[in-house]
Amino acid sequence: MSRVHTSCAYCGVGCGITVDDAKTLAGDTEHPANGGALCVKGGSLMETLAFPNRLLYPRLHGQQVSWDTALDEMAAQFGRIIAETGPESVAFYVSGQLLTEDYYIANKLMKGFIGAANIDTNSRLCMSSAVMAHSRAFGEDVVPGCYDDLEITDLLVITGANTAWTHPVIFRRIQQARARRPEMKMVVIDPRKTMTAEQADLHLALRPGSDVWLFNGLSRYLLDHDLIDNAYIEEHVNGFSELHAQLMTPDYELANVAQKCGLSVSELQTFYRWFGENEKAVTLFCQGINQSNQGTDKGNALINTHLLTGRVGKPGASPFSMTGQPNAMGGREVGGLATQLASHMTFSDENCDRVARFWNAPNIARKPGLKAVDMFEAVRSGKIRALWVVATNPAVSLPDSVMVREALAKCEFLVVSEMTPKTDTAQFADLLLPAAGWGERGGTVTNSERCITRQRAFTNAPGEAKPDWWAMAELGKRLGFADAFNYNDTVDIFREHAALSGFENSSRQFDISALATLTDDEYEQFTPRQWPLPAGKNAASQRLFGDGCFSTPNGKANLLTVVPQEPVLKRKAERQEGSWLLNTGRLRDQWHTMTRTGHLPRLMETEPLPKVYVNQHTLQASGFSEGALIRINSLQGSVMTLLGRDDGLRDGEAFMPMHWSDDFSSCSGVNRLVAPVVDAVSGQPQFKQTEVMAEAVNVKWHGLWVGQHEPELEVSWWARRPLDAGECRRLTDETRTAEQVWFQLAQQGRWLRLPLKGGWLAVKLNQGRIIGLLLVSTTHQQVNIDLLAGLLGLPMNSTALSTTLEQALAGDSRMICSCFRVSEKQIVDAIGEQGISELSGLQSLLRCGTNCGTCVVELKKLLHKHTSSNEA
Ligand SMILES: Nc1nc2c(c(=O)[nH]1)N[C@H]1C(S)=C(S)[C@@H](COP(=O)(O)OP(=O)(O)OC[C@H]3O[C@@H](n4cnc5c(=O)[nH]c(N)nc54)[C@H](O)[C@@H]3O)O[C@H]1N2
Ligand SMILES: Nc1nc2c(c(=O)[nH]1)N[C@H]1C(S)=C(S)[C@@H](COP(=O)(O)OP(=O)(O)OC[C@H]3O[C@@H](n4cnc5c(=O)[nH]c(N)nc54)[C@H](O)[C@@H]3O)O[C@H]1N2
Ligand code: SF4
Ligand SMILES: [Mo]
Repeated sequence: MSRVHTSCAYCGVGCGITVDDAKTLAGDTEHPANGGALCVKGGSLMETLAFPNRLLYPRLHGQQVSWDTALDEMAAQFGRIIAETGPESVAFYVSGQLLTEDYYIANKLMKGFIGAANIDTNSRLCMSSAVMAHSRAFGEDVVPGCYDDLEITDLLVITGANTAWTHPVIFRRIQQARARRPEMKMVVIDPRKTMTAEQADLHLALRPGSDVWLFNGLSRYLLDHDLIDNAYIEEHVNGFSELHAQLMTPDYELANVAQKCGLSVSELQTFYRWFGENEKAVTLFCQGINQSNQGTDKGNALINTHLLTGRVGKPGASPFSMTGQPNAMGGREVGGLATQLASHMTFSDENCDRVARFWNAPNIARKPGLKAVDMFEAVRSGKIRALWVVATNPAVSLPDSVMVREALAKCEFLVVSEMTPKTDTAQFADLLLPAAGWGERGGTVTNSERCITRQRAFTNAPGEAKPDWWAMAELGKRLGFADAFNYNDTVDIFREHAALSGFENSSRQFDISALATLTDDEYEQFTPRQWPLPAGKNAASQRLFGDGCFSTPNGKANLLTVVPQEPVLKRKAERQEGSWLLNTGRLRDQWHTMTRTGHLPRLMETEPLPKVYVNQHTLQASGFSEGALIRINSLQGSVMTLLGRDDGLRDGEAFMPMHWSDDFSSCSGVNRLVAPVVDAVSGQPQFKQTEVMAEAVNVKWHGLWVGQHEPELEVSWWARRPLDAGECRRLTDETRTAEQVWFQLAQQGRWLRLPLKGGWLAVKLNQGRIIGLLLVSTTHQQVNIDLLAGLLGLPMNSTALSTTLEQALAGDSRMICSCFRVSEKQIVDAIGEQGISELSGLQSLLRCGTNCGTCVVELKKLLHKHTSSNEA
């Protein structure tokens, strides 16, 4: 048997994975992040490798070409445009899903050789506020804590993060620690009662955007109650008197803070008291903090509370920023953001000279480049004429996708490196380059706790797909910089990256120069290790800054006086009557724009359709019914989506997942609504707050398609999901009646129509076998899709058809456990028919909730609901 140790392609937890014989995947029991555990996304990585549409060859204007032709053309276009209008008229937009080696080459090529800093990354949308908050407070973008802190702390504060869904293996570690030490408390701060919040000892459903009030209020409370560490502040912290002066005003008295946050004085006081009492406190934060018009300030307001109490980089006591993507951290190390130069260095003359010397770079960039949102605006206005997009899908993930798509369409020469030609962004490409993906290419990634792990290939890339670093180096050579981009393999790049981190470095924590001398073999055998690892060191300390010495000029950390601001809501005039405040984020089983997870039936089952959620009260006030198709409008654009109910939301607030793209639904991508409002310091978009108005859609009929292929039917709205044997689609039309639709179908031939109550069923046949079923009715019906799909491929038999149809129309059941495919109906039946009344009973009977554990809360809810109603 051959075993390969690698790491997960998804979130910033950075779980280790083993793959045996290129077939069997398991959690790596030796990896410090997960010790063998995996969540449902990581656990299905092998299945996701079977992409339905893999990009296999370079395509220039839609035609297959050789790599040579593709790269020559690319160099010619980039070269021409640079010669005509300068280096600032070209740009790279890259991704936290690249490996460190890819990232390093992209950064070196743009900033050292092309000679501008117009390289930015989707980490701008993700981590840039945390980067800036760390830099402002500590003098460097460093996460001081580690995962063990989340287990040994006495108070874990989770703010702006739905960790149970987004970092499931870390959440599992937290829950196991709480089970071992029930005295450990968990506070969750989130306007939504998420799956994470459900499990907290205290949930603060604060008014969206009011975090600076909340944390400044905490700092004030610590001052009032003499809960600060005066000696630590004296020795290790700048800016105390300014902060003190700012906070000792009536604004930050408890009652006012509570009112600003929309919380009661008593719940706020409980949190503040706990924070004051517990020496060991960790504040974990993610996108509810970062994706804001003042994400950097929010980060600093929360770091202030840790500096005031001396709780930075100590066991169980630290602020802790979770990274989103698997290698967002590696990108930050390399300097892949337009606002950093390289290797944790900014654009000072000294740094620019140093990096130019190290790279032997003729054209070192001397000032920051454009941040993501500005970069796409520059593409739209024609200032940037050639753009290379690598491993990200900006047409879906950037705010204001209407504008972004316009920019992509206008771009004079757009290159997209992808694994699939089906992404919304790839549709606009002049040149498409096929990328080798997870399992097919090797390199390194760094997770949220600064742990570097090797990602290793265990299979060959299909067709002519190549690793991204190779294509980047080839472009570098063709632009005339052959010597600087002459690498045989990723190990050469890694050694250079490690050497740069230690080059003339006397002040930066990011130093891995001990790894600059790794042999090829040592790189191959590399086991997970945290940084820093300066020359001569073999192991890093788990935590940083615990001694109170920071990376600032005087070695002290900075407290920041940050002033609360309201979210910026783009609207015509005043707030419109009946508008909703729209929040966006993630679902448990989907990854971003669904290119890697949307084709797996198992991962689509829990949330098969695009939905916007509001609570019962808001639903009633809106006058729409649950499940209705509605249109949502903002100043930016509009989307169509189904309406769902989630009573964990506050009144007047809505939540919509970020995942849907035009590949999965005709018009449900939420970023068509989100305005390009950004944080003034970091440039990170405010994805979490948008004012929207909902509007009824007058559909003429409700359709459901289950077929081996797409239906050939033009409709005004559809959403699809994959099935093992084809696809399932919800569709509807605002203009044409059901009869007009039938007329169109009838003309195509080979359709059989059967009448049904309130509608009809059209059966599509091919050589006497059923290849598709279209159910059309005046009201939407719950249908068991699996039963209908079971008919596909069978010979037409009207008795079998009507029996199955009858059963299918008896209803559908929601999937609760994705790992073992256990539906709500199976669980309710087990409770009702087999008399199961405890979680352990469900777990041993159905196995649900025994793998990743993220559905346990739902299982408990169902037990509660159905056992208590039995007794009543
Ligand atoms: N399943 C899954 N997991 C993922 C990903 C994925 O696509 N799918 N993506 C990965 C990536 S790249 C990232 S960045 C992470 C993101 O991980 P998270 O940040 O945990 O996820 P989100 O759902 O974006 O948002 C977090 C929470 O912020 C809350 N929030 C909104 N506004 C506010 C506010 O004003 N204040 C506070 N305190 N909270 C607010 C939202 O209600 C939401 O519950 O997830 C990673 N993990
Ligand atoms: N409304 C709203 N929008 C958001 C967010 C939100 O919370 N709300 N969150 C934001 C955040 S935090 C993030 S991180 C972004 C994520 O947004 P994106 O980065 O746009 O999302 P992905 O779907 O992960 O795109 C990655 C693409 O890279 C391709 N790919 C995978 N592996 C490789 C490879 O090795 N090489 C190449 N060349 N391609 C590869 C995949 O097929 C996929 O199309 O979305 C942001 N947008
Ligand atoms: S928790 Fe994150 S890194 Fe671990 S298996 Fe799940 S998606 Fe992968
Ligand atoms: Mo992210």
